[in-house]
Amino acid sequence: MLRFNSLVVYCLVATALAVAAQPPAPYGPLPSPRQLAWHEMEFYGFVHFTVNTFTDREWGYGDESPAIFNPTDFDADQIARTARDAGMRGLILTAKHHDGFCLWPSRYTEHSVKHAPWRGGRGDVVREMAEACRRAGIKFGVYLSPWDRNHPDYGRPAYLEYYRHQLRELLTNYGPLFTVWFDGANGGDGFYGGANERRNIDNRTYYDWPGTWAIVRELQPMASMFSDAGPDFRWVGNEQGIAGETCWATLDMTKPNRYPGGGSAGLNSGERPGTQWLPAECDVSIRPGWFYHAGEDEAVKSPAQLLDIYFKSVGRGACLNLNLPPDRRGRIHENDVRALRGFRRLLDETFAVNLARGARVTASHERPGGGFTAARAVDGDRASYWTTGDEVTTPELVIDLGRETVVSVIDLREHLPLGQRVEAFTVETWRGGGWVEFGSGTSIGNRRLLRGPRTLTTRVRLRITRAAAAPAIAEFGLYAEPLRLDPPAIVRNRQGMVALHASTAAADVRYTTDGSEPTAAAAVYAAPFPLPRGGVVKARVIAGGEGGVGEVAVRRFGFTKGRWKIQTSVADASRKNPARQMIDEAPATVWRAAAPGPLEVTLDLGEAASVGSLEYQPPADGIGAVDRCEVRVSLDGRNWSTVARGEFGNLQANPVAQTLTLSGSPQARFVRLVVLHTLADAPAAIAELGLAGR
Ligand code: FUL
Repeated sequence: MLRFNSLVVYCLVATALAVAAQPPAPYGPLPSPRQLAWHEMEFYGFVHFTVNTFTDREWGYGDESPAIFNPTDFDADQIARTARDAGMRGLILTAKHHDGFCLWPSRYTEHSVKHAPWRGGRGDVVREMAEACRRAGIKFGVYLSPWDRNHPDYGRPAYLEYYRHQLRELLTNYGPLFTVWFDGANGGDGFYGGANERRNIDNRTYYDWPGTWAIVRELQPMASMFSDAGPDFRWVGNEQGIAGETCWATLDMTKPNRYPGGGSAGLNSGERPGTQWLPAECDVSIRPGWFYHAGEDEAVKSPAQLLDIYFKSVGRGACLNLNLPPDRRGRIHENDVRALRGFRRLLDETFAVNLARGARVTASHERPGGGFTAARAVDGDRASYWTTGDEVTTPELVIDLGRETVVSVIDLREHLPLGQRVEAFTVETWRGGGWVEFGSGTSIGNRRLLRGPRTLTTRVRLRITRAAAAPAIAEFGLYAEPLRLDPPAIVRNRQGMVALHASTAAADVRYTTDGSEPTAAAAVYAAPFPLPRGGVVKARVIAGGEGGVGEVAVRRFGFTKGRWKIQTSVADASRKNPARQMIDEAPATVWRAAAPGPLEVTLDLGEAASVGSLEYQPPADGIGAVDRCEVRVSLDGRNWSTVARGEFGNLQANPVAQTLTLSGSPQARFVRLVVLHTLADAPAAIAELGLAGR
């Protein structure tokens, strides 16, 4: 009898425990194991490298000779190690960009490294990069551009067969791939085997995406696929690397634009509740362009800028894909390496100590039966989580730090296998005897970082204020960013005077105009200074004694525009927008032509100068961006010679400043930009024009 009773008790207790310790039911669309593996990558990189590196362009036309692909010192290990040392967990190589040139010796085309002088035509960039990534302990992936401006059959069914053959080569010959990246761009015109014509395709149907994706699933089941709309992860809708403040990991796939190349609507913030788990990837280049251009050596993003991007991408639940373009040697340029080292240092300093680890933690609710206690949110293990009973959707959790501690970064993660559950939350710190809001947010997902002021507190409270189901919080971390001396802002006004603005008046700003690093011996900034012929200004804050040395700010200026005159061959759209807005040092003010079609903009510099390049800044919305133009120069305003022709690629997605080199750096008093074509034939738009010496 006794034995029977204890058995009953045992069974009852065991059943009760088993029932109570059940995890909550999942909510909404859920990630696949493949997507969960991708989420764990968090930060990885792109390597944009091809003939464009040697032609100084962003989009090759497709007629480039393989003979120009000749890196002088290609070093895949240097590239892979640079990425790994920056904290990246993988690299994605442009095996083929829109120009169609293949970085591997494909059996299906002659337009490849086979016919390049590099490694005597026996080289294979894909293989070298794949092996270097493995040596560096990071993952490898490929970008295979669907748009191919070289292939004669592009636009016809035969091209799809070719494309899939290439895909199979990449999927079978280079080991495991963590991703296959399908770009959605198609600008229409191209070489196409000599046809030199415009070929527009229907992005939705032409590539038979389901059939193409099936090949990847068959040959590399764990590779996550990118396109504007999945199938595994989506574009974030811009090429600045910035996710929406609200960024759901889900998307409504019933919307009509949900196909590769279907446009950016809805992608930045995602959609709730959505029909599919389709998290965002933030892609951005460390330089303005995706390919290497020597003219952008001084425009590499600074460590502080990279950290800001990290907070706005990884810190909003997305993955960050940061592009590192190899230079003509085939190496990551020293300036980029330096910026990445600085960035890694900032990351390490920020996330070195999780103040929440080991702290006392209590919650308003815990799921009965154990296993999901508040302590699970601070155990540093993203597989375990704190959750509550099913009926509780607005619980609170308090971390008691035990003593006054500086906190400036909050780090949250949801337990993704249960879906995205939290819809709003607030974080507060205990100050002066009460709770004070530190910050708040909506979506959490894989990770949510809140960056706030350095706050001295003893306790931090997380309040879930809205959730679709009982929240499942995998991590709640607290960090303190060290005090830093921010780089000064370098600005030039319309009269051409350069000013340096530091965020602190308590330390000196030191600067140089000869390209050298500003040290404690460099000039102290006292007042705005002229820079009539332009040049590179480098500046940093240097505090005496223990105060430290700040990050260097760099800006390259062209000629001063103060005395220029400007004329256009057509009126402006609003009649209120004088042409001077093109030379007012304010890219936010945009001059727009009244009507579509070619036009001329003539600059009178007031005196002759040797002009090495023209810089064109498109409008931030890309509408009316000039994608084909010519530059003519004259000494007398009557006799003109054409000194440059340009085609600018990718302006819709990445409307950054474009530079045209003028052949022979001619002497000119008059410089004329001849606009030949604009994106979608819209009326031309010019945010800023600049000229520089050689
Ligand atoms: C874009 C392309 O057109 C750019 O050239 C670049 O490759 C970027 C990552 O994707 O859509």
